[in-house]
Amino acid sequence: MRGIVVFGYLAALVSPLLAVKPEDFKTCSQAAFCNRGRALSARAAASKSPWISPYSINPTSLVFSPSKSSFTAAVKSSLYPEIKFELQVDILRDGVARVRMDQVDGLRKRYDEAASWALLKEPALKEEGQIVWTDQGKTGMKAVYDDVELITLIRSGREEVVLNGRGLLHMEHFRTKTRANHSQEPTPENAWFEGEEEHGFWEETFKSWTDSKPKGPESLSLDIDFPNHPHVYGIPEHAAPLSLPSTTGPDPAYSEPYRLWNLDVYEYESSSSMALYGAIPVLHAHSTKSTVAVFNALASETWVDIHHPTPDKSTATHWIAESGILDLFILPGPTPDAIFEQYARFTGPTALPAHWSLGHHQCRWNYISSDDVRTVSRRFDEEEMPLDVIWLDIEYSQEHKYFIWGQSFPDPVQMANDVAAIGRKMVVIVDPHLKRTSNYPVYAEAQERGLLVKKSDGGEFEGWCWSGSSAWVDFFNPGSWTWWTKLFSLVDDPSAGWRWKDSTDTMFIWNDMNEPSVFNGPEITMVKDNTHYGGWEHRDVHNVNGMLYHNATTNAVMTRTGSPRRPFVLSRSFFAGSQRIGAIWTGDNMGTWEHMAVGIPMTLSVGIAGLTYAGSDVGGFFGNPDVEMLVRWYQVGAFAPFFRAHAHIDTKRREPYLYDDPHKSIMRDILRLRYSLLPVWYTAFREASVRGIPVLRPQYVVFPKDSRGFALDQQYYLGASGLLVKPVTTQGATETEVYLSDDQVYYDYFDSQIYRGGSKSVTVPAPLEKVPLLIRGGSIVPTRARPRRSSPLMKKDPFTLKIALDKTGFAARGELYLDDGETYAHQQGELIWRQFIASKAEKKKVLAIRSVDLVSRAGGEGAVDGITLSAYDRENAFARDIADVTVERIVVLGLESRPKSVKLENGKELQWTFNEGSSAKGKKSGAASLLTIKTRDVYIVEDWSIAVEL
Ligand code: NBV
Repeated sequence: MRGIVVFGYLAALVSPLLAVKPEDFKTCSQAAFCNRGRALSARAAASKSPWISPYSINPTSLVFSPSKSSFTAAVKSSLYPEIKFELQVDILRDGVARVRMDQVDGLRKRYDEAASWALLKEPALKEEGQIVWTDQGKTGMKAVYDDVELITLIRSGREEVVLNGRGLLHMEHFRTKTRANHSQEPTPENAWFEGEEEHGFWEETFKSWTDSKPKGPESLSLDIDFPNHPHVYGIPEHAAPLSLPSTTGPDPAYSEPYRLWNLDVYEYESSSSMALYGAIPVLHAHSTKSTVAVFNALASETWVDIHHPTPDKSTATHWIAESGILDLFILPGPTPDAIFEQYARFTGPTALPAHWSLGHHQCRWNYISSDDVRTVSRRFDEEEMPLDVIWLDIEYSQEHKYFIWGQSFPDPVQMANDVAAIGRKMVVIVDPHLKRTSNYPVYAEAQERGLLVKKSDGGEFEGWCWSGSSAWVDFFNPGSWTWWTKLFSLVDDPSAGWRWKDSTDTMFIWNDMNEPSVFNGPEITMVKDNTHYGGWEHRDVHNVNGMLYHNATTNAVMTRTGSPRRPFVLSRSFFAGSQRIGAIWTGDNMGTWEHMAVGIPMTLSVGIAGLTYAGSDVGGFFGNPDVEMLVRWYQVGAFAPFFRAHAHIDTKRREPYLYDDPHKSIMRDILRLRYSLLPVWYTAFREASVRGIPVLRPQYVVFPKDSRGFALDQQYYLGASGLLVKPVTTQGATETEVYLSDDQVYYDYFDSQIYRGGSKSVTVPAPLEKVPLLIRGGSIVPTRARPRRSSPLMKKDPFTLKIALDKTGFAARGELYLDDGETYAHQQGELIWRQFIASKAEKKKVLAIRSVDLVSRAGGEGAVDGITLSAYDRENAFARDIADVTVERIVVLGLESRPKSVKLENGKELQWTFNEGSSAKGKKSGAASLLTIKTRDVYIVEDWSIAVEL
């Protein structure tokens, strides 16, 4: 962990002028409630006698639901005996436990809607159950509730999740300002720390800002411990390793708790527990025996301390939030995949993205005119570099009045159509701050309809942003949603107000600054005592704010066309549930090696927290990367779900065509590699969109029982394809170590070199032109090798199947999912989902290679939610449309000997070549043998079989 701290220090040395100003952002001790929460845990830890939670349950108050899958109970605190709390525990589907606690008959209501924004719908109770329950009879999981002090989930006698085991539960009750609403005033004996009453209860200042706290204190603290799980992952967004290092205890890596409070932290540190742009309060705990997770549905500022009481065995966490009820979901697992599925069933899986959006995106702050855009598009063509999307940042707009084109963009529709002529799209930024001027129709309409965020006194909130004096739409107000949708409509209707007529349906949207970023606000965001729809303060809802903006824009984009098409909206801010909406990126990183490296765990971390469609700015937003760094960054980007190059307005232009060879050719090859693997990306996204399994799979997810992989976060697997990548993120590297968990053969993707695994690392050459990429034996990877200018032009291109035989030398499997890539026709069964199988045919020494229809195999389930076999027709319109698309080549790696013949099932001989090399079987390394079959009459939509006789 020390290395991480050193990294941050070095980064500061490299670019002394570019660094976050930590003093602009609060530490825990500068947030009164966090200070109180940490003081409570310090006092508990320092207590000579065992610390006893003052909260207890009244056993006679227990009321079970008739189904026995839920109970409520009265809770009180010995510190404030007449304050009443109620605890409710519900058992939901999959054995997920929901634990809620709220104050009863308080002076005010605590915010209780955070979960509802994240959840697909209000979850139903498990039809039958008991709080003490057994899962499958085998795993023997039960919740013990003998006291509210302790809710322990036990599996096979092993404690999995313990709530309030250290007695840190504390829900600050509402009180009046003049007189505390309890009989017992805190004294040094019963208060958790000295001067409790004075400590920022009613007002708090940070730098020049004062937060009036009309509701007084209402923070919530809870310890959630995992006595048998040494690793925890999640609670994005932080620039930190995937396996989260300690923030307390002996020798912590970070001295501050992980903070969840969506903020615009430009030039953020490359290793820190500081808050960033998004927040997903989901934490996974992992051990060789099980994975469990918690989703702590809080939308207010939250700090999480982590430590490992017994290193390599346990993890203790302490959550301190400013406001809101306790609304905690405990996901029982017991595997990483089970957690992903459970979480996706409650909050929804990833939306299946438009296929083109998985291509290469080129952005810059700013392409300065419509001719500049045309030139960029043309230059990519001239250099034969594939590109799907060109982006426009804020300078396209007139005085930062988004939607309104500036002078240098006199012909936006023509510009978009020119770009679209070769299948490319555009993405245009629409930020949430509205310039406060009556000649800006978007602002004028929002104001007239009463849709703007208000100050605590009810007046319109005014803040400073790119557009100068600005106002913000309150997206918590349902009235804003239809109005916002209408702004994007392409159909003119003057009676219905302003519309973005001079745009096109090939223009998609980018939502930046939606934390929200307010230049003159505390910590560059909105003041906490602003009010939103329903009377809630901004402090209660802040972390959901950005997601609602993203959601409104996405709904708008989806309905721009007559029949809905899959939207694409990139957001900087996010919350639990954002995966249903669209992609995010990791914000304003810097052009340093450390930032390049940390972008990988950041992307993995949001991915395991449900939001798999993510990536970092290729090249680094700030600074001018040298060409080596840029090349390596393209290699990282090509293996991120969202692949966009972007740069700050003050940087030099760095489009890949501007460089000389060999670097230009290397970047061209990387782009082409991304495009050749688009079938793999899309197939992985299908699985994410149905089951919630992330597209990028960290080592512990694929090998959950191999503890040597639990902290690895620079190598990962791409879906279920068997591709294992470890992008190089250090300067001057010529090789890298890749950890191979299983006793399996792995092949270098490019030169077929064989590596043999089994709890060991192997050294893989990594000269600049090469991203270390291996195929795990037993995999079949569908690729499309023809270079094209954009992904839509690949629609009819043939496939090449790469078959990596497993160590038996006779087995491999792979999948391919395809649909039209842009509409929702797949939900009506217009798709193909194939499985490729290589296996030993009954006849000895024959490798049979087959393609089968996976929808029928899976009984119709699993291709898309809701598709049943009866609703699926193999000859559906999409399949007919690509009926002539062939598998033109099959490459088999690791055959043990030269084949005698290669034939189609009708007996027709196929052409093939064979390069001698090592066999998958045995112990030899060196390049694998390579059989290349040139196929004829083999179609991607059909069942077929090829026999390779050895
Ligand atoms: O809109 C300008 C930039 C944008 O390019 C970047 O990607 C965002 O993260 N934006 C932030 C505002 C300015 C940051 C210095």
